[in-house]
Formats: sequence, C-alpha cells, structure tokens
Amino acid sequence: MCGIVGCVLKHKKAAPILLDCISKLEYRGYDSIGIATEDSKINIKKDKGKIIEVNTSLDLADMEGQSGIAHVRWATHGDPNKINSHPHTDENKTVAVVHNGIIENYLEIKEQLISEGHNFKSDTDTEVIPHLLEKFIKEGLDLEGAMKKTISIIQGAYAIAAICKNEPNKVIATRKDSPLIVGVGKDEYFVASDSPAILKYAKDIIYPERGEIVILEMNGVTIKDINGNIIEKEIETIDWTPEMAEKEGYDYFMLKEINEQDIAIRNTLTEKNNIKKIIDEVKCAINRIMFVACGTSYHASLTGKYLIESLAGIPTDVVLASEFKYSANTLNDKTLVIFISQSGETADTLKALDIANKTSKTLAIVNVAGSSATRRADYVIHTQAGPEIGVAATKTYVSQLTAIYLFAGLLSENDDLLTKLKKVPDYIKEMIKDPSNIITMSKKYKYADDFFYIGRGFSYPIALEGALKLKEITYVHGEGYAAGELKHGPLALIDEGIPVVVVLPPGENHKKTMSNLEEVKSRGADVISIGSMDDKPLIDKSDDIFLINSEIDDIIAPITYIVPLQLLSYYMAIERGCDPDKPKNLAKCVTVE
Ligand code: F1P
Repeated sequence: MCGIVGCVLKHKKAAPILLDCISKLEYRGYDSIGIATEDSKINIKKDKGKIIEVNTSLDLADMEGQSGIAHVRWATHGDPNKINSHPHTDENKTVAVVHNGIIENYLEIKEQLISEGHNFKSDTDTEVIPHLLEKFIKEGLDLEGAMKKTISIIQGAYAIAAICKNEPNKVIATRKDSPLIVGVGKDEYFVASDSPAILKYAKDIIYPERGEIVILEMNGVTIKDINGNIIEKEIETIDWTPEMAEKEGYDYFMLKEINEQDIAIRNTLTEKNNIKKIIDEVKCAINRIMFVACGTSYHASLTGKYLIESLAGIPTDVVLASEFKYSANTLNDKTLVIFISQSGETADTLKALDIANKTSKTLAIVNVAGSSATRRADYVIHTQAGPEIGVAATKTYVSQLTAIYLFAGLLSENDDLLTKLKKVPDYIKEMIKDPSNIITMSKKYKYADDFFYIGRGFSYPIALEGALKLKEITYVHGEGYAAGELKHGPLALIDEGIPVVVVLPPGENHKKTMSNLEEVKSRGADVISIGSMDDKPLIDKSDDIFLINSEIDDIIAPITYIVPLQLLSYYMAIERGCDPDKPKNLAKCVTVE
C-alpha cells in the first residue's frame, strides 16, 4: 500500500508534476499526501486527507526545485494525520524520504537512534530511514552510500525514494518486496510505485530488482547493484496510454472500468497462443493444479477449480495466499501452482510464489506487466485489462476469468467452451447498455443492513464475488453462500425484508437452486434474481430481477452474471454517498502481509 514517486526534471519545477503523478496513485492509499522538493534546502508540504480535500491548502506555487519526491499514504504504523504523513525527515532536514512497505525492525533501530540523541516526531516505522541516512551522511557518506548502508540495517518490505539538501537535483531510490519502476522520459526521469503515475511523462520503463540502487540525475538514470557496480538494465516500452488512467467523462473509475469489460475480455483473448504454448510445455508433466490468490483473484481461482476439475479431470485446489503455508508441503514437481493477482505485487501471493518456486512449476496470471509476480514465476499470462484504478477489481476480474477459461478450454481441448467464450464481450456490451433497472434496485435496497448472495456450482463464486463487491464499496454487510449450504446455518438469519440475491443461470443446477429460492422466500426474504430472459418460473418468484440473454448457460455465467452485481454495488455506493473508487480502509495493492 502507499504510493511513491520521485523525479528529476531538467527544464521544469518538480512540485506540480509530482502532484500530478502522485494523484494517479491514489488507488494505493488516500489517508494523506505529501511532497518534498530540493533547492539546496528541503521544502515539504503534506497533510491528512485525499488530494482533492487538501490540494488547495497545500499551495505548491512557492515550492522551488527541479527534483523531489511524493507520497500517498495507507496507514500501517501511526494514525493518518499530518505528522505521520510522508515525506519524513531527520531533525536537521538534511534528507527527506518517502516509503512504501513496512520496516519490521524499526522499534529496535528507533531505540538505538534515540539513545544516540535523535528526536523522533511521528509514530511511523518509516521515520527511522531519514535518521539513519542523516547519521551515515554525517559520518562522511554521500546519499547513495548512506542508502546502501541503511538497507543493510532495515528489515521488511520497502520501496524508498530520498533527496538530500547537499546533493542537488538527485533522487536515490531502492526496493525490496515493494514495487518500484523507473521511467525514462526526455530530459526527465522518474521512479514510481506503478506506471499510471508517469504514463504522461515517460513510456520507457526499467524494472529494478531487489537491492538495486536507482540514481536519478539531470543527465539520466544509473542503476547499481548492491556492490556499487553499474548494471545495464533492459528498457521496456509500455503501450498503455495516459488516457487509460483518466476517467474520460465517467463519474468514477469503477464505472468506466465496468464499461470497459468487453474490451478487456477481447484483449485478453489474444493471449490464446501464449496459453497454448504454456499448456504444451506443462500438460504431460503435471497431475495436480493449485491456485493461490487473495480477494477477487481468489474468486476467479475458484471458478478455475470448477472448470479444470469438471472439464480436464485434474485435481485442483484453491488456497488463500495468506493461508498457503499449511498446504505448501503437499507440493511436488508434478504440481502446477497458478498465482492470480491483478497487481502482481500482493505480498501474501508473492511470499507463496517464492515458496512454490522451490518445488513446483509456477504460473502467474497478472495484469501489471513487469510486476514482481511476472518476474518470479516460471510462466506468465498477462491479462490485457489495461490499468485498473478503482480499488474494487472489475475488469481485471473478468480478464482473469478469460485467461482461466482459455486455460481450461485448451487444457481439456473443449472447443465448445472456447466458442462460448468468444461471445462473452457481446453479451457484456448488451448487459451494460441500460442500467436503469439496477439503479431502481439500488434506490430500493440502499437502507438494507445485510445482503445474502446464493449460487450453486459455477454460480457459487459469483455469489462470493457479488458479496465482496458490496462489502468493499457500500460498507453494507454482504455474505455469499453456496445455495445448498443455506439450510446448514445461514437460513436462521433470513427474515422479513432481507434481500437475498439469487444467481440462477439456466443449467443442471437450476431446479435445486429454485428450491433454495423458495426456502428464503417463504421466510420473507426479498428475492433479487439474476437469470435468463426465458426463465418464467424465476421471473414469477422474484421481487426484482435482472434478465440476461438466454444463450448464457451456467458454465459461462461466472464471467457474465457478475456484471449486474458489480453495477448493483456501484449504484448502491453512489446512493449511500460512498466513493466507490476509494473505499475506506482498503487499497488496490496490498504490499504488506
Ligand atoms: C487482491 C485484492 C483485490 C481487491 C483489492 C485488494 O489483489 O484482494 O482483489 O479488489 O484491490 O486486493 P491482487 O492480488 O489481485 O492484486
């Protein structure tokens, strides 16, 4: 969590550009924002709040300097307040530092530094970094040397950028287990947590590895290994455009991203040949598959299990990345471990990937090119959703599902599934055309305290994902259940007027789920159904219904039926006055375990 940016600009003032760049990283954290520039002294402006709330009070007009750093915070250590906001400095303001990650041994370092006479202002773990840097600079090192020594002391996950008042027009940055990219523009050089920050200014990207030191100066970028040797890094050009990271007329990124889902799927379908190649290499060598993921990516994985087990007959497990260590000793060289992550930077997922790499073949399904997961897995499938800024995953989710459907379809040589998949973008286009029915439902149910979502078989992950979207952005309690599991406990909670969302595509489970619908209805629930246009019995039994093309059967439902549920959550969030792009307490990229 947290986003950082650093830049050195040959012809421009840094502060306004830093603000522009960091505003593109607000999806990573929005508790507070801060900027520091260098003009032979360190200038700092920072405050608690989202950029839109504090922008005017920051008043960057008088911030001189052509180099600087910026930060958006998602608090881990210390409340979100002005003092805890980054950049942090030493007491003499020799250096300023921004940091994404957690310094695990900060307490011992802090005690030691206090005993040496350092004064700390904040409750953050980060503040030890500027104090260490200043200490080593006082001992005679330059900022680069001080940074090298500092990272030999701190433990944990970090991406750090620092400036020093004695070293004009220079930013020193480094990373370990938190993302950091380097952007090379024309006479302007950047570091950032993610590419949307710098798309407008630099398209040539370098991906530093753990422990490497990045030096931005007026005349270019240097990257050194931990021994101080300059290393030649590959430069990759990204094809994402700056517009992709803008709202382009939509009120919120989430709505824009829901509306881009047909394109995201179409683009991900182009991964077919890559996926075929991976399957040709691994198919004969494996007898088991394990998916590892968190949150929405976990729900995509669950669909993967159902598809692969039913179509390819390969035993497939799904494990939450944070719980992975209990399953790790069952892996062997005949297991393919598939990691799904839109960001490719989720700490729990990366930790599991490192462990799985020791015994098994690993495959990462990731949206962000160059992210850590893509560099650590044996095989990579890139979902082609483009940048997703809204914290709640939508277009990356359907793109993950597209990759999984391709994988399962090719693995089981099931042409029927691949033919159905090709039609999905058109179905989705049709579904998002007119949200008026969903808007009416969101007005009707906006005051509900609890929602239940039920689905059976392929529709069970849809119920889980629908409930997660509701929780994330409306703060209403939503719980997804396997429809058959209702009577084993949750039915006790169903009462007069409780909304129950029933996911009921045509298919072999239809009759059984209809019975579950009857069970909740007879206890007074308000039944909101997602079903087929031809489903007369369902239409008759539902209080509210979103009708979907009758060609869509239960097997292809996970990638289509989720769309009205995303829209329902979105419009309920709007009705309840919540910001769907920046849900409280959450961030898009969870780089802490
Ligand atoms: C997993 C995840 C997302 C969720 C939110 C927080 O991220 O749980 O599904 O929408 O953004 O993180 P990832 O591993 O897929 O990047």
